[in-house]
Amino acid sequence: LCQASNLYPKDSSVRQTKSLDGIWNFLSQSSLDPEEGFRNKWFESPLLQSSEGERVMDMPVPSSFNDITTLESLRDFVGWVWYDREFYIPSHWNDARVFLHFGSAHYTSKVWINGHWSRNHSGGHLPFESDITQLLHRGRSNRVTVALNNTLGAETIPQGKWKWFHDDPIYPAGYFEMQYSFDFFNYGGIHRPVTLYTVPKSIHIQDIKVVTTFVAKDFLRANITYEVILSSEGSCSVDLLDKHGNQVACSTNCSGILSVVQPHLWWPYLMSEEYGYLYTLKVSARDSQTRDEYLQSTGIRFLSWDNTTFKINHTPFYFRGFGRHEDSNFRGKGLDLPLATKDYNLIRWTGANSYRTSHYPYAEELMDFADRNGIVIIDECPGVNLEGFKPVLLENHLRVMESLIARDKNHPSVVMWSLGNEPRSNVPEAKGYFQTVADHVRSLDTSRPTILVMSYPVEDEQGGYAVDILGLNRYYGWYSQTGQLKLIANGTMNEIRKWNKKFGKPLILTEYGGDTISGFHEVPSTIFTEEYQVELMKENFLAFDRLRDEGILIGEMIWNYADFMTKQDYVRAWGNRKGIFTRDRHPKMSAHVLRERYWNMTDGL
Ligand code: BDP
Repeated sequence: LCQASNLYPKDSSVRQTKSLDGIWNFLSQSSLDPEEGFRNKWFESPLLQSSEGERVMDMPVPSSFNDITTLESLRDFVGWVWYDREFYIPSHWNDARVFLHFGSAHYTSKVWINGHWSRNHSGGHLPFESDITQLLHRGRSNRVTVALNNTLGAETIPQGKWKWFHDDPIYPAGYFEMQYSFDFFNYGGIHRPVTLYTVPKSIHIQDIKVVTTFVAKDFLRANITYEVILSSEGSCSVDLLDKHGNQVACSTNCSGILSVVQPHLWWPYLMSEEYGYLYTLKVSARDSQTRDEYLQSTGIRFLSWDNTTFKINHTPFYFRGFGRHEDSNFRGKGLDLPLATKDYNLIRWTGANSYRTSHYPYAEELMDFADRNGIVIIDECPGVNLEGFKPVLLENHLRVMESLIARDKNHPSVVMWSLGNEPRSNVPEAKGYFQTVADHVRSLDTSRPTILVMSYPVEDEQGGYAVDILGLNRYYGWYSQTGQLKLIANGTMNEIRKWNKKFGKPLILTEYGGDTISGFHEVPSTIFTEEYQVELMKENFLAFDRLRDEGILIGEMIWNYADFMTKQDYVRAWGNRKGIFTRDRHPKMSAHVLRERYWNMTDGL
């Protein structure tokens, strides 16, 4: 049961897809008896027919399960939940190999088809799939069952801590509690689409890698290096097609270099009128029996960096953007295409050119949006607030970077790999740990730089040595010097100059901001009012402009694009309110102020 590919499931003239999204049956397991479903083999018959059948409820996929019902117990649920649904295989799929693909499910999954185990997966934000051809019924209904557990531990990425309570005067016997140090809510569920897709039985395309390896300084010529990986011996043909479907280069080798004359480069949003230009690499593979075909979209753009600058197509790039979350009402972290589309329209409205996938990889559908819209992505792994730096954690970190790069390597929008956010990296072990992660990333992809987003005082920070670009989160006027607007600019300038002196690398201020409740107003401003958020931003801007002139700041990203749900905490009033949009995407005063600044940076396009 091999991994078919790292390629997003897509139709082509050979391949077909079938969505399994919709309403699934759902059951949460009692935390008092976590083994019950496994012991009673709930995967062997439909959940509705299990002894727990009357507790089975409707659950939409994709979605988090937490906010769908009215049950506190389910909102705060930690442990095993079970999903199942029935499906049919079209009769014309009889000769095909069939794969079952999950965009993501948070966090640990076990999958069965018709009662037969198909695969396990650990990790909440990246895809997994299995070849289910042998397990399928033809001409009658099939059942897919998923057991899913959102518990985080010392070795998962991200980490959590949990405890069973027995003999405690306050907690009922068997009470299970999980804690985590990051603030965003640990939503659980099948968060991204579930898709069946076919490939030919005798040969299929397992992977395609496309890298722009050369762009002439005068932009008149470019090379892309590609590699096609096949499931078995066969031949390839590749055609590079422009936006109108015209062939601009071709080859009959499974790997090589395609040279493009007068290429349409992939430019970031508002850096050229042709921002977000995409070509299609049409890949065919065949053996004596059959043919496979996959259409890989690709952008031609070249990255370079040194100790002071980061360049896209030989042009210095300044990041103006946000930190974000996958988060919205009801669906939690479930992919929602109307919301995703609205978000891209709002991002473009602000004039932003970039964002960071804080603090985990986002849905591939969002990466495609970024490619098409010219939005530049700092692609972050789920390593948020990592601590301990034990060998097992390191192993898992290396594996998650591999899966992230395997998934996102072909996105022109992705320009940087983020090794994590705010690790507890003020300890000596952190230095070697992040060196190992960064070296591993470089061994997999030399075309993009690495970044680590840090938070310790510069004197204590050990993480900055390993990476090419520094990310720094600073909350002057909020977590430090609270309410003291006049200290923000100096604080920020002083600090970033120190970082530059210690590490001598380009720096992006990856977070700054303050909580702001939409509709709170006050003159003179106080924290939590819309006025305060705007004034805090303007003080930061004074510092950013100076630091940019000094050549040591290559980007600014406000925290956060939108308000988002957190775990319950007395420093959070119904979630984190640092958004410039509310959770339902209404602009605060700050959105207009940011928009004015970002549009003023766009050189008049
Ligand atoms: C930063 C974290 C971010 C939090 C933010 C905050 O990186 O995830 O949401 O603080 O407290 O330290 O708003």
